[in-house]
Amino acid sequence: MPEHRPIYCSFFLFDSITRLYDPDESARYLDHIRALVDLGYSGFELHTVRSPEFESAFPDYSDEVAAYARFRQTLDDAGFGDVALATNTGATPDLDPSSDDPAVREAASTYLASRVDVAAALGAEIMMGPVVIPYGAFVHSAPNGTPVWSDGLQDELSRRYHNAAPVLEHVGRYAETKNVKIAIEPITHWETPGPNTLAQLIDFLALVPSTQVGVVIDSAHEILDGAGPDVFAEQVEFLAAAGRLHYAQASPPDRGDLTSSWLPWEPLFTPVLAHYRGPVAIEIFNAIPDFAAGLRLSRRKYWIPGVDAPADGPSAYEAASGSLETLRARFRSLDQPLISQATAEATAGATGGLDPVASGRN
Ligand code: XLS
Ligand code: ZN
Repeated sequence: MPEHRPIYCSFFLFDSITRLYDPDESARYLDHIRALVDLGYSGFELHTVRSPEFESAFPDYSDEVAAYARFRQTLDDAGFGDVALATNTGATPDLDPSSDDPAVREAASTYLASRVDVAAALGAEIMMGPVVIPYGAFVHSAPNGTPVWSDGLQDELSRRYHNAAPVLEHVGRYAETKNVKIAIEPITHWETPGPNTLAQLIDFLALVPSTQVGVVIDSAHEILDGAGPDVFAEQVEFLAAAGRLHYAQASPPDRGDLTSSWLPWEPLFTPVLAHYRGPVAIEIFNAIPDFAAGLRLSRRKYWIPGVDAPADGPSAYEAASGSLETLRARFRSLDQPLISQATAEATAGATGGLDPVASGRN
């Protein structure tokens, strides 16, 4: 039933990173979680990259993993033991699995394994994001720094995907032992050099045998860079059959709320809902300073209760509430045909099979 599909909220509505080194911020995260659970959210996505503050607060990965475990414990103690968490993380230029330098690949492998540990410490079963090519690391040719695009870029990326594949395979095998799935996100060419499309990611995954490594489909990037409805439906079916459709995000191209936006729900989510039963996250990028310039956010900030003075426009909680209502309503109408089909199949099963093909009596 559609109402039972867990819907998560990305913490990008509040912050660009998870500031566990700051007790006041951590306490505020709990307030946000309390408010959004009341609205009907059943989980949250936390960003788990390391900022410079992390380097001094938690110099070793193990310190950081312990801090995330304490945060999970705080949630459990506050009565949110049932609240699910997922993590959003990424490679960086120094920790780049696609690097030509074996030492950088090795460091990336250790880093990504530590992100798996972070996810496990949070009780998260999904670790998603741009973990193959560092987010926003556009390619420039040496020695004069001319930007590399189109065929030159794809040739460069092809070599780098081959560099990255054994790293992702290794981290995927490790993630299996921690019950964490790795969901790689195709991200629009406006934000990052690649993979931008499901087709590119499917080609990369052919180099990675572990199906623990798969895909997150974010509607925003699919609208901007995807191959269109017919190919998309086939790609979703292919990925699901391969056991690699690990996660989905609902986000409009302007990365704002779902209520006042264009989002072609039917062609995007009909195939996803048909083949994927897991949680869907609503990803809203609030116009906080860390995002405003990078994502060229001209819209006003959703003011954050407990942080900002109330303003005229919607608060972050109102944006979250309206988006959840919109998504539920859209999913209900898209799920209708699926439910009728499921009911018909159940009825057929109960009466000994009304469909001659399905019952083998043809
Ligand atoms: C965007 C992504 C996210 C960040 C990069 O849609 O979900 O991974 O933009 O960390
Ligand atoms: Zn996303």
